[in-house]
Amino acid sequence: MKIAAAGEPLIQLNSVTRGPLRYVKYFEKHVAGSELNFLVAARRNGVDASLIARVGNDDFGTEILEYARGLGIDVSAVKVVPSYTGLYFVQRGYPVPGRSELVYYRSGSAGSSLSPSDLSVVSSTDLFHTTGITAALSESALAAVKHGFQIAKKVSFDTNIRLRLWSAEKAKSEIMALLAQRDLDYLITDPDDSQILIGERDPLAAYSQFRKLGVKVFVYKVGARGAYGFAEGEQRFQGGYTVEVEDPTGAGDALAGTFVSLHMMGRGLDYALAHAVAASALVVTVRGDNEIIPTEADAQKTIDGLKERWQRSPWESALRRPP
Ligand code: KDG
Repeated sequence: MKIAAAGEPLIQLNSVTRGPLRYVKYFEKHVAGSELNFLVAARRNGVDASLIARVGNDDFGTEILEYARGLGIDVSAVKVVPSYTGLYFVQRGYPVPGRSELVYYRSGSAGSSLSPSDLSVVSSTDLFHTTGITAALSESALAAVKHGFQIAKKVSFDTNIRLRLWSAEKAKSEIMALLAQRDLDYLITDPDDSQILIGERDPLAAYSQFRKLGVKVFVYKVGARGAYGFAEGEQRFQGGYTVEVEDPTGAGDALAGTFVSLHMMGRGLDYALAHAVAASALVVTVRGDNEIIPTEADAQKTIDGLKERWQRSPWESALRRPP
């Protein structure tokens, strides 16, 4: 089984100390980017992964290629172009403790010049994954997303609305247009994005609306509280865990990549959701988005070790209502 994901891999400069960026003296460098994180989760779960992207002809571009290759990700579809590789800073724990803010330096970057012509590998893979981040990067990147939707056998889409990249109105109109383009095999979202897209935060009500738009499997992330999974005739909630939060950046990608990979491999909704939530619980405990995304066996150890720390969700009782 092979998954291809299109997006912009980025260099992450993560604050070693918490607080406003202007007071941070040291930054720790990581390789990240939502779709790359997703593919790391795929690899850790034994799925072949191919990255579709553009990086700059600079040292950071080389670093990304070497990093992805080292993790067993196929980078033959990554183009090196005469531009710079995008980067971003992570401001941790300020102004909201336990949360992070991302500050991008990526406008006009190599990654944002992604185009439909980069996607030829998609036809030889089982599933194409991308996110609202890629759709927001540029007109050509948005066209690439649409092209991927057209040619892929199966599609997974994480709404990942980043309001530093586009407005809520623009995000809504473009993402709803993508949802109208074809039935999605997997849609991953959360209450904030769902509110922007359909004006709904309740998981069941959101599922029922997205299902009408052709979504087959729906994953609804509720942060530290866990995640919901819905598929035809099935609905599950997996509580999150109380862990020490260092940086939540990337947790959603670990969750999505783990879930989709395991579900594609035929594991049940319960199993895939449990492993996905465990992966995201691990990721928030460190700086860096993808280094500690667990293998299937390690996620099982996380689940066994954290059993006592499930959180409750305010919407858990909603699952008793029919969808
Ligand atoms: O989900 C984590 C991503 O937000 C992070 O890796 C950076 O890809 C990124 C983005 O565009 O925000």
